[in-house]
Amino acid sequence: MVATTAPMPRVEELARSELETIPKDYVRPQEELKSIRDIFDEEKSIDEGPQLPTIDLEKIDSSDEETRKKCHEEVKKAAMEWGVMHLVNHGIPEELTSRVKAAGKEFFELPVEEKEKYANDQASGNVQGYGSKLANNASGQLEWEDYFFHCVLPEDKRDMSIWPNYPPDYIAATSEYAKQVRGLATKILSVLSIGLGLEQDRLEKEVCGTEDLILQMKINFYPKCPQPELALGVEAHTDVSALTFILHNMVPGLQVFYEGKWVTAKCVPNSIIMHIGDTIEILSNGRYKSILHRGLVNKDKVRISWAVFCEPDKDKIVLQPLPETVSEAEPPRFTPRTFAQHLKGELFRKTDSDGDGDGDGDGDGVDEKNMDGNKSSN
Ligand SMILES: O=C(O)CCC(=O)C(=O)O
Ligand SMILES: [Fe+2]
Repeated sequence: MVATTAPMPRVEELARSELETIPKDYVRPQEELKSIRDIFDEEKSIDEGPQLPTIDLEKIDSSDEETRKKCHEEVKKAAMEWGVMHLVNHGIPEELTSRVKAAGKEFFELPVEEKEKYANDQASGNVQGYGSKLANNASGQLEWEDYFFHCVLPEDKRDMSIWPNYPPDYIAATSEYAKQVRGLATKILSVLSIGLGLEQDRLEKEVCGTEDLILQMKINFYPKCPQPELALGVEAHTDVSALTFILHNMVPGLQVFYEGKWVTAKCVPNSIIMHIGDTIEILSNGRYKSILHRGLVNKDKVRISWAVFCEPDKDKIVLQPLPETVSEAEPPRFTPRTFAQHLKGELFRKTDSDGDGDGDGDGDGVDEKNMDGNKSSN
């Protein structure tokens, strides 16, 4: 892939330049600053408030009906109440998740000049590769992160020319992990279908149509930040995907907007964080929630997360509440839109100023959704 000139220094370089104050483009608006506190202090007080549910998937396929149903109920409840959860005993071996994390970390340890060889070219619409946010959104706001973004499944939609050649295990580990996440997505979609009283393969069929689910990996690399109380690693957004699965390096940062407050996610060993995305929220007519979330940064530790967004094809699927979820008492809460239209963010916006953060689609938000799986205006 041809290297392009970076439009501005990578956040990693800013972090290394020993600035005492961050450039103003990274400073959040006054209103938002009120809710940004030290993430390690937040972590210490997690037990005092509501917490993201932790769901044990060990019994998800149990042959004992009662045991299986109990597990399914827990997934359903968490998806309806929170739209985000820690999954444990998810079936993906720790040996594999460790390889994925080691490979991503090693890639980001390369000098910036090496990573620039994989730079994306957002101006020409190519978002795959190494990148940082461009200040092309209405608020001109930047995020304190660099990322690596690429399609990992289905195989015929991958562009292997932008997959990192270094470290040597990157391709093998990431490909195998993608396959296993694909399998987990099928299981979760079937539990969510059953939870709506549908045939178990229904949601997957609705999301995929005649194609397959598209899986995109985004490695979020959040360098240490000299003024973490002024910045965000990733600004408040909902994921547009059907489901998102996230690994991280056990440094806290993720917050979700629950019942009017920002709630910090615990670091749960060997868990995968799963988000219900807008796609499932729309198909389920709002029964399953796509929660507003954001990423905080800190002064002391680099944070890395690996998000896999599972999405429908952009133009082939029309998203709208399934007829079975609509009744006189529960009219459709979303107008039909293709996934591509939804990405443009014209039809569905949420902010924490919605009050309850329930994302009623009233169009008063600030988020642009033009990068797969994430609202950001990259
Ligand atoms: O870093 C995280 O934990 C969250 C990242 C995120 O929300 C995203 O990439 O969509
Ligand atoms: Fe997200």
